[in-house]
Amino acid sequence: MTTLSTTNRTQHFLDLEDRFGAHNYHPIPVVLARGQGCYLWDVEGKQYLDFLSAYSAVNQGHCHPRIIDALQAQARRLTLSSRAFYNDQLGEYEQTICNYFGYDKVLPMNTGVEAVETAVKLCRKWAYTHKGIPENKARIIVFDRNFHGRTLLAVSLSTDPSSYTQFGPFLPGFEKIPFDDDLALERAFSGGDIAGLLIEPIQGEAGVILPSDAFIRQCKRLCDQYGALFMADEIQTGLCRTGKMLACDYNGIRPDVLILGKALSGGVLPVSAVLADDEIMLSIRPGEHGSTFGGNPLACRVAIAALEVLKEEKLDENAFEMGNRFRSGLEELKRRHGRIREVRGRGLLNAMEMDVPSDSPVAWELCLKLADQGLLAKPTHGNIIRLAPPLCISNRDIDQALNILDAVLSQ
Ligand code: IF1
Repeated sequence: MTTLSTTNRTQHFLDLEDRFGAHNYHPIPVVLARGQGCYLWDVEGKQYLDFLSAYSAVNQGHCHPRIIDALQAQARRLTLSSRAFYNDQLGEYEQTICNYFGYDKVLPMNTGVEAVETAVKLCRKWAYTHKGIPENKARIIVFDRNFHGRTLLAVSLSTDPSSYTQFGPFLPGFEKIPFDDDLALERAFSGGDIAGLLIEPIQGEAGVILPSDAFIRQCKRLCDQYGALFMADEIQTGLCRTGKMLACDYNGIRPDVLILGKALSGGVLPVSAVLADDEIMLSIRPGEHGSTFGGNPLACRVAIAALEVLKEEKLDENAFEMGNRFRSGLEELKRRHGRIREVRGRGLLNAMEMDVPSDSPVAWELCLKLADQGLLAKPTHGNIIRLAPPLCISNRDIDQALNILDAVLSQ
């Protein structure tokens, strides 16, 4: 299964996970023990450049000192109060994140998929209380090849058989249409009872698929025309990943409902959020939604620090510049090696599609060789390799990554 030379020490950890953990993942056989900035070290002490960033959760870099300081200081004072009481951190966090993104209110949750779930509940509630859609009739538009997480809601939205097969019955009330298809979009809206539309401004798991600017704008325009909510899942694309604070900033769109997760904690804790204005957010009332850990004081301090780091270190600008440098390097590799079908992405959310069938093991084998040479990346959909380093990466490390890719593609 592996072409990496695994020593006894590494093998020990692979065996432990294999023996006692559910087999719901197929990891690259590297056992990580430490991280700093855009570097990771395994249990052998071997150093790697991280080109996954824990699926964009560590945009600020691993173990960012400011975020870890915030974590440690708050962990000694109070970690969890539950929402049965007020705590002295939540209000300041709510104010900070609302001002940061320009919304009236925030609803704090933990994992990304919980925030998606929250947005969908909010959208339905708003549709019944404000839009007058008859109860249980609300429909929400979603797109083919979407990825919004792993719960039964997210799986009900999915068009990927490996996500939904044998997990049914599924949740009704969703209209699945092709990404980037104006006609299908018009048709879905004109069917009536559309409460909202849920979109990834760039589809991550599908292989970093960018819709046309015109299509995203049309989504927003039709939402406005039909009085439906434009809900952006920016869990992976947001927080500077694509070279702007939000991927929607490229289209000049302010989502009605903004969904954030992952890097909202800099990869320290599960911290997610849904942002919206009063008319929408206040349609959920006390007792109608929540979570034991959502809005906990530890998460609040960590998220404030994580947001400050993004701005103070201008990680949007760095992602933009390093992304351009990286993609032009990849285009150069494509010209010289001929095994790359396409290079695409925005900022530091990039993908390299190999010129092989999607069921070919080539991308997986390439990732094993890259790991051997000190670069960590993971394939998606067989022939696509996602390349997404922490946003603090420098020129030197971008060039180093390109050298490693060059060497491995030459083999
Ligand atoms: C896994 C991919 C990334 C997401 C969007 C919601 C969620 C995600 C747009 C749910 C999560 C993850 C989960 C991770 C793999 C991963 C992923 F490969 F599937 F596509 F990031 F690239 N919306 N994405 O991308 O957030 O509940 O996980 O916090 O192992 O399943 P979550």
